[in-house]
Amino acid sequence: MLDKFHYDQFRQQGYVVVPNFVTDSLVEQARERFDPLFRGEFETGIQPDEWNWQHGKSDPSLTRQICNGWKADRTIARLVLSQEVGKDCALLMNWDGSRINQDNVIWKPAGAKPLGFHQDNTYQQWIDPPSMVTCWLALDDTHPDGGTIEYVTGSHNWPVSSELHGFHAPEDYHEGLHSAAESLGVAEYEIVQLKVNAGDAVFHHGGTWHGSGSNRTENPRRSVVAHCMNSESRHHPTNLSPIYSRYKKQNSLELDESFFPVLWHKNGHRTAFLDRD
Ligand SMILES: O=C(O)CCC(=O)C(=O)O
Repeated sequence: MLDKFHYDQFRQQGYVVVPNFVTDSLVEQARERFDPLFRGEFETGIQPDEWNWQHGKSDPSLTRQICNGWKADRTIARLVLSQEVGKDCALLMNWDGSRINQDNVIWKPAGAKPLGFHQDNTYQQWIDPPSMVTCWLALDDTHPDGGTIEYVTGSHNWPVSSELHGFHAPEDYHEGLHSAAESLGVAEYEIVQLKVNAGDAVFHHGGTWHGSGSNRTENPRRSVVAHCMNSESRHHPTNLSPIYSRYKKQNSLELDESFFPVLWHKNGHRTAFLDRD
């Protein structure tokens, strides 16, 4: 359960670590799902929305990513669609409720390359308001030389950049950050490389600059990420996402709960199918 310390840290830093958020047994179960998922063995029979690395086809030096693994795998769904994730996301943002925007399953094996620095809200122009909050769940202990997640403290107060820089394996993974800081005239900023344990959660604001470097250790760095939005969010009428606007109904801006379920609402609502066996 979050307390004043967590709210204060989130407000000041743009991120906050919540230790022991996931049980050891669920961490272990989730780790076991990575291999089948990236081999294209989907437990539910449904493909994820994005599948950026495929076993036997993709460059082994890249960090592997799947988006909306919850549609393909029940263990990933258990992690990212939990009531606790939704409630904490909503409370940290002072929203009445939250719903899933998308999840990420991220596998950075030994030697794998970086993910470029960005603000999540840059990618959210297809929803209104274009804003989200993230619960990043560590499935391995992380280290500064192991490609851990890095944050720029306080950068959630910077304006949201509209520039898109490379996300997968950019030459310089800090490039987007440096370019944004320069154009804003921010000369000094602190990049924090988080050291957390498997089972810990890190919540970050959609405006917080973050990314991760190469994994220079012998061990994998795996994480599962729940990106949540305000439960009252709508599709944007004209800005389209080639992937996620496919779920927009004709003549309506409503976000369909079948694809963007409500995880928690202060009025007690939670999308019904989430708790069916
Ligand atoms: O896990 C990482 O290295 C990056 C994750 C990320 O970009 C995110 O959670 O928004």
